[in-house]
Amino acid sequence: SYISNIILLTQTFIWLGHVIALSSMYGTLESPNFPEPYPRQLELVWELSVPQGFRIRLDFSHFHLEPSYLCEYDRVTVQSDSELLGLFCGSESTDTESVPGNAIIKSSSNSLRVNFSSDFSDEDKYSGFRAHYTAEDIDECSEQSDEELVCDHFCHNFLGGFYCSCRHGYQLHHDNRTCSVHCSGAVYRERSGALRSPDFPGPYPKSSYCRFQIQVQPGFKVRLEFGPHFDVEDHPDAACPYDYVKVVSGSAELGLFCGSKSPGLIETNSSSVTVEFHSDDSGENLGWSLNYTTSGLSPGPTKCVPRPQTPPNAVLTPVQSEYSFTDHALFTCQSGLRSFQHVQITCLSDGSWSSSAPSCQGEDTHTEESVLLEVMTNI
Ligand SMILES: [Ca+2]
Ligand SMILES: [Ca+2]
Ligand SMILES: [Ca+2]
Repeated sequence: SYISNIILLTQTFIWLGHVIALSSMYGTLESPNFPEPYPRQLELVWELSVPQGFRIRLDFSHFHLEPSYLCEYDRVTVQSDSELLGLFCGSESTDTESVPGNAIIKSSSNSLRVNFSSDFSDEDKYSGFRAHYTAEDIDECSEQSDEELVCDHFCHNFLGGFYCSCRHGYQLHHDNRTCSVHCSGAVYRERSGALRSPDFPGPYPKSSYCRFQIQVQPGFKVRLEFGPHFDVEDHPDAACPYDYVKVVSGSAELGLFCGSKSPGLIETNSSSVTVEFHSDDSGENLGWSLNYTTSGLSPGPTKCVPRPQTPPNAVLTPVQSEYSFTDHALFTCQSGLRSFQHVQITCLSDGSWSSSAPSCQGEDTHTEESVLLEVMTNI
């Protein structure tokens, strides 16, 4: 009749496309009029959301809908993001349809969408459903995927989140996930030495940048020799996009190195060499080591000729057959019976000495004893 059509239209208007948003940590969902039969021709949506760091756990304590093939007539669907987690109808599971039973449905994100629809007929015998949801903490530490580690070293789960920490000697990087080391600032001034990636021969730290400077005296040149064990993350098609070792001599870049082949020997022709090492936030590679040595640029470092003459009452150290640029000569003068005076001179780049050898003569008359004796005699 006309009147009943009006009522039907009104009911349809009320329920069609109605959305209920729930954002508390737990709650209950019921079909309209529960436990009385649900209305016909309705389309009702529950949008459940909980804070980030939580998921939604949903279970049904009662379920009784009109059965139909593939739930064509009346149905409940559960979706998380775009994934369909459940399609339910009837009052018992069959080969083609299912009821929720005791199943616990978990959302993949912090939101879940439950959709209930009924068709135009046959509602009177069915009491509908009641479901319950609760927010559940995501244990990010134990649920991490193998592809990407949540934390580089240690992971700590808490309600609604997690945090990472690092082993002693490492710092948590700005990404709050990887553990890096500070390895810049060292200046190597000795004429030979060794450099290596942090933790070598173990895997080097992630998200790190090391800058090693070798600065020997002008007049020498540095020669680098990388050890045979070289393992720096590379890429088959691009030049060291992830991790790299970079050797810079003065203003010339001598190479960007990665992969598993050692760069071997590198002659720099410079007294100042910088070795940079960069690692990205992933991978387990073992790193590198190198020894450096220096040799004089031809014709070699300037020599200071003649050798310094040792004055009387003095001892010279070290005694060498020749002295070259930057070498030191130390004179120890005996200036009293128990007191000594030290004078150090340096061989300069032009072959001269920074000052002349000291004179240690004539001072042995001013011993403490003789001064004391003079004072006593005057009394
Ligand atoms: Ca129906
Ligand atoms: Ca958590
Ligand atoms: Ca890497």
